[in-house]
Amino acid sequence: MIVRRLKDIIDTSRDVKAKTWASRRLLLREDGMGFSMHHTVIYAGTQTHIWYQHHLEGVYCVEGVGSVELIPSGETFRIEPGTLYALNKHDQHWLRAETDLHLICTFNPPLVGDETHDENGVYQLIPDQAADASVPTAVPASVSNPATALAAKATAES
Ligand code: 9YT
Repeated sequence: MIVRRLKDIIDTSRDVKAKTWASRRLLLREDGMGFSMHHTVIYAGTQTHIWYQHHLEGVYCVEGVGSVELIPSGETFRIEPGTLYALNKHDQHWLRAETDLHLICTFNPPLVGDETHDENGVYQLIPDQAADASVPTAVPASVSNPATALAAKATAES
C-alpha cells in the first residue's frame, strides 16, 4: 500500500509549478497504478490553454469556482466543488479560475513526473517502460478521435 500526504509533497520534485498552476503529483507512473493523480491548484484570475493530445484526464473540483470552455465550439461549463469533467476526447479547452481552484486530476497514461505544458498546452508522451506494460493506456488523439485532427485544422486556420 502507498500512503502519501500532501504536506510531504509540497516543494519537492513532485510539486510542479507553472505560471498559472501548481500540480502536486501524489501518484506517478513509477508508483505502478496505471494512472497518475494530482492535487492541482489553478491560480485565481488566470486562464490556461490546455490540449492533452496524448493523455486522457479526469478532473474533480474540491474547492473554488471557475469554468472550462471547449475549443473551438465555445461551449462553457461552470466548475464548482463537486463538478467532474473528463477530457475523454482529448478536448482542447480554456480552463479559467475565478478563485483558486483545487482540482484532483487523474491522467492515463500516468505522468512520469516533471511534465509541464508546452506552448500548445500539451504534455509530451514519455515512452512507456516495463512499469506500465500490463496496464491499458490511452491512445494518441489522432488515432482515437479523428475529430481532433479536424479541430486542429480549424484552429490553425482561424
Ligand atoms: C486541470 C488541469 O489540467 N490543470 C493543469 C495541470 C494538470 N492537471 C496537472 O499536471 O496536474
